[in-house]
Amino acid sequence: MTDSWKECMDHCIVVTREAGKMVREALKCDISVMLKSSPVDLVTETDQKVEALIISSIKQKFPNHSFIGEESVAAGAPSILTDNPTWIIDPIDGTTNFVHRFPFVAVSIGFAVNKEIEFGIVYSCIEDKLYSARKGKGAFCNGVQIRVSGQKDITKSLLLTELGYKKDSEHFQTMMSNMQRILTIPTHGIRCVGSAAINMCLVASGAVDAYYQIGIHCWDMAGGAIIVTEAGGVIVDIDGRPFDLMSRRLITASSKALADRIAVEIQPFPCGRDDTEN
Ligand code: LIP
Repeated sequence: MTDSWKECMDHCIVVTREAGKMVREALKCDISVMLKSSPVDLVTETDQKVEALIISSIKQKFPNHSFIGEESVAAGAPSILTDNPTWIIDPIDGTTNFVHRFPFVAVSIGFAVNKEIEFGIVYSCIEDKLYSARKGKGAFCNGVQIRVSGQKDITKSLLLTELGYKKDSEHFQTMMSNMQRILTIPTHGIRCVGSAAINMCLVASGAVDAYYQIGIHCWDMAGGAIIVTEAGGVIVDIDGRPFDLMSRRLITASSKALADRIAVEIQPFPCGRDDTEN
C-alpha cells in the first residue's frame, strides 16, 4: 500500500467514527421511514445524511477519487467499478435494524484501487466496535488483532445468512431449501443478524464459522470482505469460484474447506449484478 492509501485509511477511520456518532444520535429521535425498490427495502433520512457527510468529507481531501454509495445509486448514480481509487460506501448497513432499533447497525466503507480492495472499515456503531483491515496487514477490532475460527468441519459449524422478502416464490423456495439442506447436514445452526458487514466481521473474529447470502450489494460487502480475508478467512462466490464484488452473492468462511462444502449445498437464484441494469 502506498503512503497515500494509508492517508486514505486514516481519514476513513475518522469519518466512519463521525458517521457512527450521527447514527447513534439519530436513534434517540423519531425515525421516519421511506421505501425504495420494494415494501421491505427501507431508507431513512439518516442513511442519506450519513452518506452525504462521508462523501463530502472524502471529496474535500481526495477530489479525484470515485464513489459508489448505496443512497447515491438509489438516487440514480452509476454503480460501476473502474480502476480509479473508489470508495464503496454503505452509510447504514442494517437499515431495517436501525428502524427497529435492533442493535446491529454498521457504517461500512471499502476502498478499491484497480478493482482490488485495499482496505475496509466496518463500524458497528451501537456496539462501538470498529473493525479495520488493510491488504497484507491483518484485521483488527478496536485495535486488537482478530482471527477466524479456522473451522473446517461443517457439522461443527455455526453459520449466518439473511432472510429477506422474495417477490418470486421460486426464489423464496430456493432460499428456504438452501437453509434446510445446510441445517440437516446437520450443522450447529444458522443465525441472522441483519447486517452483512457485521456478519462478515463475526466470521473474521471467529464468533461464527461462515456466512452466505444471495442478493446483497457491493456496498454491503466491500468493507467486510478484506476484514475476513485479512483475518485468515476466505471469500468466494456461492458456486465456490473466485469472489466477484459486483455479483451480489458470496460465501465467506473460516477455511477454504468449509466454503467449498457450503457451496455444494447452495442452489443459486438470479439476482442480477450491481454493474449492469437489472
Ligand atoms: C442490508 C444487509 C442485510 C441484507 C439485505 C441488505 P442495508 O443492507 O446488510 O444483511 O440481508 O439484503 O442489503 O440495505 O441495510 O444497507
